[in-house]
Amino acid sequence: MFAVMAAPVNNPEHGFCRDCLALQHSQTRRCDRCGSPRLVRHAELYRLRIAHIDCDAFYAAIEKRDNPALKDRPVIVGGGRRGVVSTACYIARIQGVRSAMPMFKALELCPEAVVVPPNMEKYVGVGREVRALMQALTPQVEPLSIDEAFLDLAGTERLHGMPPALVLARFAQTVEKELGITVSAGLSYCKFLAKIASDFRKPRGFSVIGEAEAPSFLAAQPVTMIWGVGKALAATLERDGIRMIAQLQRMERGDLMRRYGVMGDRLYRLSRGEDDRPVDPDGDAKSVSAETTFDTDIAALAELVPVLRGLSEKVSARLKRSGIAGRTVVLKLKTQDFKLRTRNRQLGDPTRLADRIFQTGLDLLRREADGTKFRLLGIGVSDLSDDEKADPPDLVDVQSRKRALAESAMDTLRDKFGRKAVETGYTFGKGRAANPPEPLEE
Ligand code: TTP
Ligand code: MG
Ligand code: MG
Repeated sequence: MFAVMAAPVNNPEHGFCRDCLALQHSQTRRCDRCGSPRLVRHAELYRLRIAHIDCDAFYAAIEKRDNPALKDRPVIVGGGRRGVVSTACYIARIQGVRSAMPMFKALELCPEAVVVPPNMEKYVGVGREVRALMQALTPQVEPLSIDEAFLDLAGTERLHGMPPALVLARFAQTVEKELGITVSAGLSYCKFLAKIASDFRKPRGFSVIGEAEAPSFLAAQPVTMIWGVGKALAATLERDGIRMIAQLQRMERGDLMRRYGVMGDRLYRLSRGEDDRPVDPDGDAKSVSAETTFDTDIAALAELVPVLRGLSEKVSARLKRSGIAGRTVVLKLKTQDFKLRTRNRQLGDPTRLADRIFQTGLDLLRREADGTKFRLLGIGVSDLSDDEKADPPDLVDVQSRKRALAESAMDTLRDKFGRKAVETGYTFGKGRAANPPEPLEE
């Protein structure tokens, strides 16, 4: 058993070696045992348990693994219909190639690059393999995307015979050995900082951010590092003269909330390194939603509306089937440059009606449709409950009551004659061809 806390030789400041996992007995620059310079040291090393893991240049790494001739070449994965870079390997990144960049620009920067068309099926498969290795460490795995997840490694020390920091380092080795790609890991006391840490020394990185240094570390970072601060909010903050997290740290909670609403509270807490969101493995559905990625990006509200309508009906159908309702409507947009925007609105009572979901979503969408081009649109509800209290008949206005009644009538017809029998004015014959909506969470 690994008695980290007891023996003085296991001083976390001496750390361990990421190559041979040996604990270090001194502050030398190379591993006492194997001579590797890849040492991890940190005063809180054996206390931290929240990890974020993200694969390095994921699609490109898989292509290199499967074609050794590409190993030392600059590789860009992308092209196809959208003509943009999905990702580039780290050799191509030296020349400035980045995800979401138009392919012609990437090739101007790096003419010698090898362009590989994406093979999503393969990447999804490898993503699953990575996920399975994570789940072998702990059931507390919260996937964020195809190549990354949060892990809460609390309480796994007995199982693995070593503290989370070492479990994480060993995991990185296992992925390299078994899957032939590399990952970067971040270790901290909360999700916010674990995610920042994993991005810190890519590729093959391992970064630790402890509680003690969190405020001073954050002070020196730009506000854009805060989760939820996208281009729009960053511009607003900039107009208000706020660029660095240090400035947020000096502001009062009330002041921030007056200026920026709910987001103000988040700015207050995250700027101080306060984040108590638990790692949430996707067991039970916390929301029901549907989304779609467009073949070509769409900016016009008139083109987004029918898509929103169709997705709202899909969500509603699923709620009705499961006998549940949701009280918060969530609109999700992804801009052309892959920035995620989510907007929420809480309703007076839970709903399962397509029309209420749609109308609320439309209201939120109107504010966002400012000429920005979107590649993805999604709508859903959260705050789920059973549908007993959903959509009381005394809905505020007459119009919405009429629509609710009409919707019940349509549901009855659909039950009898199938979905296609009834189409609303919003979906009928309108809209742009889009990929079939993918359920976000079943
Ligand atoms: P990321 O984890 O953001 O990027 P990455 O793994 O390629 O590189 P790194 O993490 O080392 O910075 O995204 C994972 C995959 O998602 C990426 O390999 C390709 C895909 N992707 C796109 O298709 N378009 C994009 O704009 C982004 C950001 C990612
Ligand atoms: Mg990645
Ligand atoms: Mg990622």
